[in-house]
Amino acid sequence: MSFSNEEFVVRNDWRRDEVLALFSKPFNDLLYEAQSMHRRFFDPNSVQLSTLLSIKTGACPEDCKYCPQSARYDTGLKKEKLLHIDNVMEAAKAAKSSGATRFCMGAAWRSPHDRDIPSLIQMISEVKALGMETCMTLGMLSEGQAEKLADAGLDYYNHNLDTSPEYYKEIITTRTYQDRLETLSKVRQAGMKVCSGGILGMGEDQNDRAGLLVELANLPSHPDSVPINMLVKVPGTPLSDADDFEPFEYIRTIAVTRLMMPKSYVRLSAGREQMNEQMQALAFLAGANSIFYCEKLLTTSNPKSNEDLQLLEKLGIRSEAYYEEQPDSQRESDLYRVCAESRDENLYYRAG
Ligand code: SAM
Ligand code: DTB
Ligand code: SF4
Repeated sequence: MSFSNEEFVVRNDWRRDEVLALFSKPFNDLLYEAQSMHRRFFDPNSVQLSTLLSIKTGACPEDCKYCPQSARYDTGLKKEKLLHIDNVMEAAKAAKSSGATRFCMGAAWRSPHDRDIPSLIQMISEVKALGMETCMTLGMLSEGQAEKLADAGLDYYNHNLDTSPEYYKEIITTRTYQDRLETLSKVRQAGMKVCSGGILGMGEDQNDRAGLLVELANLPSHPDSVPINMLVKVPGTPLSDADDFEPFEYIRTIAVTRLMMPKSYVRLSAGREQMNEQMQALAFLAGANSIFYCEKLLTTSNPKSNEDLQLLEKLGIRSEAYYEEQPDSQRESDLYRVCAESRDENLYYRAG
């Protein structure tokens, strides 16, 4: 039976065995189904570009085994207090002129202090005034804090479930899975869009990856954005020696995410620098339609903007919001103008 897009009802009742069955499909069948689903709800040739900035770096009290910013591991990271608004705006303007449409600000906190909220509100309103979407990831939120951020106009809040409920305790002991679910619920209640995903390659098995996706897809509403990170192995962290993650399993996970959460943005996230162009192209074919763009993630590096723009150009993929903003007659020429400008070294956002 076929349904029109209006009639299509997303599912929030996924079982793990069904998800494992998706993972087990022949690769070509899985990619065909994921790409077909992707085309029902999205332009397959467009991608959303988000740029990250670490607004408060290192010295985090949590023990997330993957994270270079935990105070418990010696990663040689230089810690920094909450950035001044001028530094944030300089980075946001550079991201915008490179072609990013969303600016994501991350802080190495367990949760924000109430005393920091006025500075965060100023960052949200000034970045929005540039005409960019805003996203923050600040750790756990209280109800009052979620409301204040939402009232300031914060569009997205990122808070990842990271892995399955049962594998989670191997990775983090200082806060629970339930804590994370409660923060996601507060974010949704406050009216912000939810960005939540996980990390692959932390020693979990396929059953854990299926478990993560079941948790995300069975939330009362699907996250609007689902970042699928591949572990960046940072020396000094307990996961620095993790085995390399199998590239086809990464692509399969993207495809299964697309099938389970057909209307959500699926982001090809951290770890992209370790992926070749062909692997990234397969991830787009599997239904990824968002990337972190510009040369730094929070503390680690990301592919160079000109390389990303060249790859998108080779694949005929456009930046989504920019494309939609333009009148028909200008679309083609303006896209190439943005690419050309961004290839100018002076316009790159170079953090750190
Ligand atoms: N402290 C806040 C929190 O944990 O919610 C916000 C910042 S935290 C760095 C944001 C996310 O980055 C984590 O939830 C994790 O999924 C991801 N992340 C951190 N280190 C990573 C790494 N080495 N490789 C891949 N993803 C990583
Ligand atoms: C997400 O899922 N990945 C981003 C963003 N949300 C905040 C962070 C990736 C961090 C990679 C390690 C680093 O650069 O510190
Ligand atoms: Fe802290 Fe977030 Fe890193 Fe965990 S992931 S150690 S909470 S900065």
